[in-house]
Amino acid sequence: MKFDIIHKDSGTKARAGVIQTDHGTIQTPIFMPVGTAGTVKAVHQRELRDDIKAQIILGNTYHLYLRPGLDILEKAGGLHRFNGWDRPILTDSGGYQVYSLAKTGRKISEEGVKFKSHIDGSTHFFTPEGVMDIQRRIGADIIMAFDECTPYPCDFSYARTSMDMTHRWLKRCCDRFDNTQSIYGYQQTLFPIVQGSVYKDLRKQSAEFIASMEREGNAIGGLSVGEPAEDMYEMTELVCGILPADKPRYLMGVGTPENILESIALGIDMFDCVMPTRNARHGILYTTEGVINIKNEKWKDDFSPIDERLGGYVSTSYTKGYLRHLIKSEEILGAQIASVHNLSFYLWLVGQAREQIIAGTFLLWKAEILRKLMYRL
Ligand code: PRF
Repeated sequence: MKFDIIHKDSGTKARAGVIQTDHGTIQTPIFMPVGTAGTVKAVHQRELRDDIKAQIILGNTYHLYLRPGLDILEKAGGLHRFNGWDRPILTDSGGYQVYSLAKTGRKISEEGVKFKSHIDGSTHFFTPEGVMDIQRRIGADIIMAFDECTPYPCDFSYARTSMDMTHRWLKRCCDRFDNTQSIYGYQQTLFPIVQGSVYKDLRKQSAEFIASMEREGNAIGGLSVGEPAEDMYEMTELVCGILPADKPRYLMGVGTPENILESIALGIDMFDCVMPTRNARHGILYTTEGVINIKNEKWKDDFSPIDERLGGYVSTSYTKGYLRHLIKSEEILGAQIASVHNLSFYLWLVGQAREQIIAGTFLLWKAEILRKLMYRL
């Protein structure tokens, strides 16, 4: 993997860059649609590529390991071959899903995490080494270290103990990763994850430790878990000041359009979040004019396109009134249209951010678009 910064914003810490992987390039800042189980819910790969203009998608170790399982994925030739997405993929390590999904009967120890499948209740054990081996077999271009994402709120002593363990796990991840090889012939790279909850001294320690590992990119975890937005920005700013400036920074699980723009201004390059797809299925739409709840009565006879300014087939061809009908009727096509639309908006947003950074107008543009996004139409 290679990362080049092509422009730095003068008014903020924002940067525009290019990541090169063996499955193609990624222009940063970038939003990565979440494809938990090897599919971005309700969206075809062709729509991801041609309409949404996604450059990289996410997969989840936890889900893919449980179903379809690694034997199937390896037999297929890796996740890219299995799902027909030939561009970059990033897999999260399970160091989050294990906590959010497999709550009952979960046991964390120095060795790893014992958990029960949310699908059939069967017992499994994830270790840092095991999770590296699993992500080798899934075959994503960027793979994540195995961490513990602390909940919010979290007392200082738990946050410190957990962070120290995440650091020891990181060493084990690096050892295993560096002593194994890609199965499918293209390069993979490992991103470590900063933890430390909302405590400045822990975040500082963690960022310094993660920076000292000198990997090709770095991630910030443990945020956007219920803490006030100001805390998230404060931690992000502090950590960005410590992580190396010449490597991509990935803020995990973030967030709203506003969170994304503010974090770009703090020096973040990569984002992922279920928000655009999950909200789409519930009729919450992001548009260049503001946020819409398409289930509201007022849209029933509005035959204007979902969002003319966004361009793109789905956003300009289907009307608000029709989409309202589909979502109200729980028709599958409603989820499809709304998901493609919201992801198109998110990719448009980060694409615009990039253009504005390059043009030197990022700060002005950010204020203007954020004013629009405050509207609940
Ligand atoms: N760790 C991992 N994945 C994550 C997170 C984390 O802390 C978060 C936190 N917002 C989202 N996804 N491994």
